[in-house]
Order: sequence, then C-alpha cells, then structure tokens
Amino acid sequence: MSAISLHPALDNLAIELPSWAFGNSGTRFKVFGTPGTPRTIEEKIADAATVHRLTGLAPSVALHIPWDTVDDYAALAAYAAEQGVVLGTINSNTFQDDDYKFGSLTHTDKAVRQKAIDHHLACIEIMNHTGSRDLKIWLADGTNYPGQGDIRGRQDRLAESLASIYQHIGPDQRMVLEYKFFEPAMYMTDVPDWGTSYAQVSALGERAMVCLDTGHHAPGTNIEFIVAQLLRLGKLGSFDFNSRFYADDDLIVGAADPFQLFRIMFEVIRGGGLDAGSGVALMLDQCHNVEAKIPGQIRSVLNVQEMTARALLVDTEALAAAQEAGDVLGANGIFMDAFYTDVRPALAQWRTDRGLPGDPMAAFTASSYQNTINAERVGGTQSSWGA
Ligand code: PSV
Ligand code: MN
Repeated sequence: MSAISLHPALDNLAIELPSWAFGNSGTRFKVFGTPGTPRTIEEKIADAATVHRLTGLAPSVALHIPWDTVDDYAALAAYAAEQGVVLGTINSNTFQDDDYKFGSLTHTDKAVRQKAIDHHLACIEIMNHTGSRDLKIWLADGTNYPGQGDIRGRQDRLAESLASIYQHIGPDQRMVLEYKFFEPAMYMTDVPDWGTSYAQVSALGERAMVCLDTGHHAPGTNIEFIVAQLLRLGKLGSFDFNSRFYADDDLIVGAADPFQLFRIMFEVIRGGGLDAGSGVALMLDQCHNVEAKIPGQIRSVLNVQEMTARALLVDTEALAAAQEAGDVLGANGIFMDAFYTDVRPALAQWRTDRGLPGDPMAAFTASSYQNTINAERVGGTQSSWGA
C-alpha cells in the first residue's frame, strides 16, 4: 500500500490523442519512416486504443481533415467504438493548399475565403456523423513582412469568416480557436495570442472558445496565468499539450518542464477545469520524430496524470491561509511540497486497482503489439503529418 492517497478527482482525467501522433513526422530536413506506422486512420485509431487500454487515460482520438478523410464517418465512429475509444475533436486544415498562400479565412480574395469557410462547413458535417463536439481551427494565416498585409483588414475579414462558420455550429457543438505567435508566418500571425483568440470568439457566442497550445508562446510566457484568466472568463475550451525547448517543438508534454505542467494543472484544477463536465478538453498535439510513437503517447498521458496527481496534492487550505497571512515562503513551500511528492508508486496502485498494468510502458514492451503491427503493416503508404 502506498502512503500517499491520491485525490478522487484524478478519476476525471481524460486526455484526447491526436491521430497524427501515430504517423511519421519530422522536420524540413528529414522525415524518418518507422516499421508499423499506420497507413490508414483505422490503424491510427487501433494504436490510440492501445494507449487507452494500457493507461485508462485516453478515451478519444482527434482527427485532422483532410489527413483522416474517409467515405463513411459513421462507420469510422463505429470502428472506434469497437476498439474502445470515441472520435473527438475535428481539426480543420487550411494550410496545405496553394490557394491559401496568402491566407485562408483572412484572404483578400472572397473566393478563397469562401473556400476556407466551406472546408469548415464540411468539417461540421463530419462532426454530425462522428458525434464530435469540437471543431478546432488553427490558421496558418499571417504575413512575413511589415506592410505586406493590412493587419486591421485581416482581423475584420477573420471576424466575418468565423461568424459564417459559427452559424453552422450545432447546439451541442463548439468551435475552438487556437492561437500561435509565429510560424509559418514570421512577422505576424492573424491569431497570435490568447487575447486575439478571446476577442474573436467572444464576438461569436458562448459555443466559441479559446484553444491553448502550450507550444505556441514566446519563451518565458507565464502560461498558467493565461489558463487562470481564460477559466475565469469561462472561455478555455481546450488544450493542445506538448513541450518545447525552442520553437513549436511538439515534444512529449512534461518532458521539457514538468514543473510548468504541474503549475498549469494546478490552475486547471483551481478554475474547475478538472471537474466532471467542465468542458475543458485536454488534448495532446505532438509529433514523435525520433522516438517510438505508441510508447511516446503512453509516456505523454502518464506525464499529464503524474503532474495532475501532484497538483491535486496541494494543501489548498493551508496555501490560502499562508497567502492571506503574507507568508511568502510558507506559501511557496506548500506549493513545492506537492510538486516534489513522488506519486509514482501511488499511481501504479491506482492502475492495478482498476485492472490496468501497474507499469504501462513495460506492459507495452512486453506485449506483442509492436511486433504484430510491424509484420502486418507492410506495403501501402505510411501516414505522415501532412498526408
Ligand atoms: C499548429 O502548429 C498546430 O499546433 C495546430 O494545432 C495544427 O492543427 C497542428 O499543429 C498540427 O500538428
Ligand atoms: Mn496545436
């Protein structure tokens, strides 16, 4: 028996996996192929379901359209259900078509804007078949040089395009707008920060929310502050979790800075984001360029669980008392005590209590899954980020 008792709210944790994490990915220098890489969305779903079976943490899979296009989405949803997962967020894609070189929803040409709007309406139609709640919009729109575009005009066109899409969002559906301060546009992007996303979604209505990708901030940004503020405003729709050292690295969440992940999860909990039915979707947005993909996803969800378990250990009453008393070091000490607590034995127990393997990483290695897919997935075209 472990001496640490985990908070019951830990059972509310559910992390959505990105379909593209199971495909090959890389940099502009090289994309490495790996044995067993899925060729189809069904194979990506099977891999995601394996992560869920071993961890109990990842009940849904996000799709990217057109990367995961199929003829029959209801059949795909049924296939996912057979595998033990559901289809989650639908990610639109207006960044890989020549027409979008100078923008999509912000383009000066009405025909290009309409094409991008129509793509989102097609995504909503897919959501109607998959039962997905969220349409996630990330735009590559932006400019590379001062003077290249009219910053204000682009914001106005963005507002108009988003409003055209939002009209079609069903009563049980939501739109989440992701921000990113650079890349692929290098001078300015049209949705660079949480404030712009917040301003744009607030103008639409209550089913439009902000998506916070942890890799999309300048170095040194206090991300937990943004989390606290968006929760306070009722506008934090979802996370794209990942780690960064330098740019938008899309590395395993919690790998670069576990303390930052702890601080973020503390604010999520503080703001009610872990409460049952909170509406805050915790997703991964990662790519595994050199490490094995399925264990990469297992490690990722375990990292989120571990930092959430630690954040739930903060003695909030003692913390509030220390804060009110102006006890700076006492308050910081209470916070750090929770962060430094090793919850791994307690989490192993949590898993075995639920019929899961105590060590999911070891269980995956011991299983025949990787060897089986290496042998079976021969021929065809391996999936990639971007295809
Ligand atoms: C953009 O960098 C982004 O974070 C968006 O969420 C995209 O949909 C995703 O990456 C694709 O990997
Ligand atoms: Mn993202």
